[in-house]
Amino acid sequence: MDAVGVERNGGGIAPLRHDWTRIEAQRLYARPFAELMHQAQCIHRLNFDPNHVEMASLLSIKTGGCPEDCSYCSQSAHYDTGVRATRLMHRADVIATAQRAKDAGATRFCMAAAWRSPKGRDLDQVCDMVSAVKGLGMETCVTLGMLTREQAGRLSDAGLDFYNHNVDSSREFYGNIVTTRTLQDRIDTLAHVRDAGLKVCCGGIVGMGERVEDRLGMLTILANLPSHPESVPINLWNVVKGVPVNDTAERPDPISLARLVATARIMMPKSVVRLSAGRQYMTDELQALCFLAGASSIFIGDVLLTTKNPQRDRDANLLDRLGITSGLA
Ligand code: SAM
Ligand code: DTB
Ligand code: SF4
Repeated sequence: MDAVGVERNGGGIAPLRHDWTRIEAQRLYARPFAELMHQAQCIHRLNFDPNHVEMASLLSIKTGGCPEDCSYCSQSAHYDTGVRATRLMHRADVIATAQRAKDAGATRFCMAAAWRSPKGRDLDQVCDMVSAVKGLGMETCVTLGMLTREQAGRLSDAGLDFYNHNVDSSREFYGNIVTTRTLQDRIDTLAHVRDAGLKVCCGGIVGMGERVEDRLGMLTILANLPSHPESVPINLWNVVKGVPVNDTAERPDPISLARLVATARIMMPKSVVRLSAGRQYMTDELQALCFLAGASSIFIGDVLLTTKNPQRDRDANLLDRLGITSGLA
């Protein structure tokens, strides 16, 4: 059972589960659509305001030149993607960007670096950035690659709220997309993050040519972590030219995406499911369906790290038509 204890569902009190099987996830996912959506909505409403969506903002504080070989990523040095490698941004520029994001309505600021893992001096600088962004009154999240226990502790001491580190896919599919770090490496980092008292943001990507079973395998890994991640980003692969994953990979059909979000909602009732990368390809109707299925967080801003995100006006218009409160300015 999670530290948060129990969750109420329609039938009373049920413990948060960490013993999901893939078959159970498949059964849920395959329920008649109306039943699946109803179940997800009931659980969502017990745990969240159904008319609110959280706004997060993303900044690439160190772009490109990454030694890892993640085959979906524009920032890997293994592939020729046209992304220019940069140095770590200056603190003042990061703070100014965070302030603009706050003014635009973001409540969480996520800083990402294209590293295998942070080096000592780099981590000092990121800790400084975290403290400064916290000082603006925003929630902070960083994603810097693999961490030791000691590094997680330093980030926690700097006042960090969330650490993002994704499992990316199922156990079976994982080896097709990354060879330079194992899934177990990632799970070890998540344990260090948790032990340091940080909140965990952990999800993955769909649309890289994996099967539905892989997507459900990914949810099963997440739901069976010792504690459910507080945030679960579901990324739809944003096409990048020059990487091994290519755009002949079939994009999940819209109904299957809504099913996946609903299944995540049911398996991890208290986790905030974020519709992350790939919203640029989604119609307004599909995003609305995903919000009904239990997604309640998005990234705002015209770019994510190196790829596109919907324009602010489009997001504002959609949320307005849905009567969703967000603070989007
Ligand atoms: N380098 C750090 C790491 O991998 O741990 C942090 C940054 S990395 C860009 C964060 C996550 O973004 C990846 O784990 C992956 O799930 C997601 N991601 C990367 N490229 C993507 C793409 N083209 N489309 C969708 N999601 C992507
Ligand atoms: C996550 O799961 N999605 C965000 C955040 N964590 C760091 C990153 C999405 C990256 C999309 C590809 C890009 O813009 O380069
Ligand atoms: Fe590097 Fe992260 Fe991209 Fe992998 S996903 S290549 S670790 S930036």
